[in-house]
Amino acid sequence: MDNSDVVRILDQTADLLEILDEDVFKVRSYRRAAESVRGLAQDLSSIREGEGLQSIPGIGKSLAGKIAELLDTGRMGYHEELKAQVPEGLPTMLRVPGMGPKKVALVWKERGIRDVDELEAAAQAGELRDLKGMGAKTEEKILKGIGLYRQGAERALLGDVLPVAERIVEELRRLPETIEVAYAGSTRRMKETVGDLDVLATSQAPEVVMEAFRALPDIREIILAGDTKTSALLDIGRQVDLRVVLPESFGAALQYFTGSQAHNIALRERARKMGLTVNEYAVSKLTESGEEGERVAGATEEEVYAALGLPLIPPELREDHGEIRAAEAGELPALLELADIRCDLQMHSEWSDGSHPIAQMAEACMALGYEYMAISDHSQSLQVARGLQPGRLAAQRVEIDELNATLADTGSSFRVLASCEVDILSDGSLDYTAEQLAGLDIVLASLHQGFTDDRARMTNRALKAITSGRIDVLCHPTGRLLLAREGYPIDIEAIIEAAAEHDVALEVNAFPERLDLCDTHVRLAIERGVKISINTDAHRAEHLGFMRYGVATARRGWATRDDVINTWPRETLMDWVRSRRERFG
Ligand code: DGT
Ligand code: CA
Ligand code: CA
Ligand code: ZN
Repeated sequence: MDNSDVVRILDQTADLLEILDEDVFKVRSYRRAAESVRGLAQDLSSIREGEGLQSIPGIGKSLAGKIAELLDTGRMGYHEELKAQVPEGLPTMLRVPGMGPKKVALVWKERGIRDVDELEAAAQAGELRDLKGMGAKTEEKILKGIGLYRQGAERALLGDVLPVAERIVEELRRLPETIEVAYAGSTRRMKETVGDLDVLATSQAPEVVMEAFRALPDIREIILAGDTKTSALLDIGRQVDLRVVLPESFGAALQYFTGSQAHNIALRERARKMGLTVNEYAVSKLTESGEEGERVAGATEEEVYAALGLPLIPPELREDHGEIRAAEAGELPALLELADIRCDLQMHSEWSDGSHPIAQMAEACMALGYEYMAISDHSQSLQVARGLQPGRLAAQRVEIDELNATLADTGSSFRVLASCEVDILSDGSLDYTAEQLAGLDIVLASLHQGFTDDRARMTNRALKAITSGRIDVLCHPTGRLLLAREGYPIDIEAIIEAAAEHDVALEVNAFPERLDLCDTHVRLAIERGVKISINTDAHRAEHLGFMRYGVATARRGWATRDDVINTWPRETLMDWVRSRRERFG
């Protein structure tokens, strides 16, 4: 029973209370307690032994008693009591995006719906539209939410899996018994979400490697323990498969388990035409009777692709989206690299909803080796994010100018650009005047509010911003949140067309929940000559490290260095802003 288990039970208690229509203050006290425990740096048990549970804000005598009961027995009587009053599948329904306790209570009481499957059936049959506050649109949304819920139950964000993959590889590499270790699958292809993690190792002593793997801290439980393959459940809730192969097969196995399946199928087809056969052990000659004959490659991936007459294809491209044809013709793109990035142009400071001062964000950007950055806090209408009134925007400019002066004094060439993430209002106008925007070094714009299901309206708002000539970058263009919310309905092709015409860059927002534009939209944009801007949207200094997810998404969209404005020196970027404002402003 650690802190996160306690948070889960407290949250669930609040949900149950809400479903059961109990006192709102009671609901709120459980929510507040969950929030407090979530923010604790210390273990609950040690707080209990030290200052006592009641020292935690929002936890009084009665809640302290219930938490103590949880810590001692692993159960909370009150929570069990509430749970017994509702059908078993009801709490799970809350995990469907868009289904809050109120809606869950409503469909249960009015329609007798007890779980996600019944909810789906009822929505499909049109049985929910007559309920209070619902309609045909709500049913549609619920069905979409169920789709997302099912995906979420099966996949995780790349941003949650990759750090685990890297830790596991690092730990296994440290063993004297391993020769090569690598992660493969969708994680290596840097797909935005991952089903399960695939790890490969070579060793002469597989049993030692398997034993060490089973003891790794990221592993919750073992599902299957074999001699050459072990499957386990990770703490993050996804499965991981470790395969130990012979050194002479490492390249073939890495190629095979990196996939994608579609890429592998296309590759095998090509092999057959060349009189070869490929599997996870080797590339071999096909005998006349169609069997596996003499082995021609397998130790390295380069060797595997070379045997098929191809250069190594970067993992991000292996989706059977034309990469084999391009490789054959010697036309693979020279993909953008993380090291090409010179700046991050979207981040928030404590002036709006960020956590850190501008100077701290600058320090962190310098530590990443950037040459400059832009501070782009929210604009005045976005009050939930403490958007800046024009007066505060001007005051922030003074702080930025002073910081740049100090940097210049100390001989640093690093600079901070003054920017903003200006809201596109519901009529498509911008949240600052033309004059205020013209005073900024670069202007980013986003849709954050006034979402509707009206595709034409959403598209027109974005188009109006693009064609205003006053914005330089359109941020997170579809507004999607991976595994949680589909993007708003928007005509992305029309946006790309307008961006090309008005020389407005489209953002790949590198935040792991967003990755918006997505890979296929990046490719579409690039093909039309639209420039891409990759930014982390950092709200804390640590978020600046998300840049690699944005770069990977751009690579999956076949982006080269020239397609991405963040690879430009500062003068080039400033010249571009100036010239595009002259042409379109
Ligand atoms: P995921 O885990 O759903 O995010 O996606 P992947 O691509 O990691 O897929 P996974 O874990 O099922 O398998 C890893 C790789 O192994 C996959 O990308 C290609 C290869 N693979 C698996 N099953 C097959 C198969 O039936 N045929 C072929 N050609 N390759 C396969
Ligand atoms: Ca996988
Ligand atoms: Ca797998
Ligand atoms: Zn934003």
